[in-house]
Amino acid sequence: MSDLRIAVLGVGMMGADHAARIEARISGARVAVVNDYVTEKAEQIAAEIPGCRAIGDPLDAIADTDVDAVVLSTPGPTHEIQLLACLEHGKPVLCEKPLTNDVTTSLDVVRREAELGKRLIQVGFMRRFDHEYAGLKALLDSGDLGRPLVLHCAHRNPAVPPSFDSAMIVRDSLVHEVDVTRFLFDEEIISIQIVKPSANSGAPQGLADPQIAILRTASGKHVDVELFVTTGVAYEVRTEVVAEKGSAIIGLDVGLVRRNAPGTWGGTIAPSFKERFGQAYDTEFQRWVDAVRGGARTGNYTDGPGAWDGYAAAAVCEAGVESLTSGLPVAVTMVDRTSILGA
Ligand code: ISE
Repeated sequence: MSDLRIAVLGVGMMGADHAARIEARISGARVAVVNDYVTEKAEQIAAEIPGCRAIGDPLDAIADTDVDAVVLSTPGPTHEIQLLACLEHGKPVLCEKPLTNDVTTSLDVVRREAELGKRLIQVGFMRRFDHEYAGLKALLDSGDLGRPLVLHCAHRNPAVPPSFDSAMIVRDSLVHEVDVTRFLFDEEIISIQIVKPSANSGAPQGLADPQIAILRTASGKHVDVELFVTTGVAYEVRTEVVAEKGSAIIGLDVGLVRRNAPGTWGGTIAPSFKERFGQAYDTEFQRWVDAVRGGARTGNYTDGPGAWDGYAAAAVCEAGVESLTSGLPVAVTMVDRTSILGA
């Protein structure tokens, strides 16, 4: 079977990283087309990859007959139209979160994919592919810890771009814990409250940072998340499950621990999500490529979170943004899954 020809749309930091990953570490695939609203950037990356072309219009790139599958690393507001184009052309797509920027359009995408009767959309919630998260999930599923009751999370970034506002802490950062909660517990989130402690004096004026998110799942499990995106330290993501027969924690960054003169000890913390989740992205991409190559047999061109997961995350984040303003718990509104996807 010949290599899957992928179009990478959006070659900013994440998309450029994905193009390099496909070329260097993913088997059975190559980057055939790149696109970016900054034309020169796309042309520069295309020039570095043998057999790759830059195409100026993202919809032309999706429709191109030399493209078998699409990676969307474009800004969220452009996802709806690009995802619908992928569905129209029957092209499998790995879409970086968010699925779309709001619940209504996310639901529309879920419906359109369901009408096709094929699973073409995978959403890039990469933490599900991280060895530590996968291990935690396996432990919970084994039943060894008993029934999980509580999830404590910390999600810290050293810094965020100047354009980052308080709602983005919910939609861009917390969205990962929203998906982690649904992944680990296999149930929906029914309410969310965002609490705003005193803001970090080092944060940009007006940014509500840190934030504490409190989630409740359908069966009554409690989840709390400390979000702090201007720590000035490093990239820290910790997740602890407390269950009836014990607890388990991941994200302690205890790789190599050095002991040095003069009487110090310690290790290193990943500087950003690219390093912390590098293995997860590689695994995610390889499994997606393998699923797409085998998809014609099953009608499932995904191996991971799909459009429904993107919609569910959007619904929780929308309620979270409402709570950011009111400070009160907000119920999450979602349609019944089976009414769209069946039993
Ligand atoms: C960013 O978009 C990510 O996805 C990172 O994983 C997250 O830590 C960061 O806060 C987001 O801005």
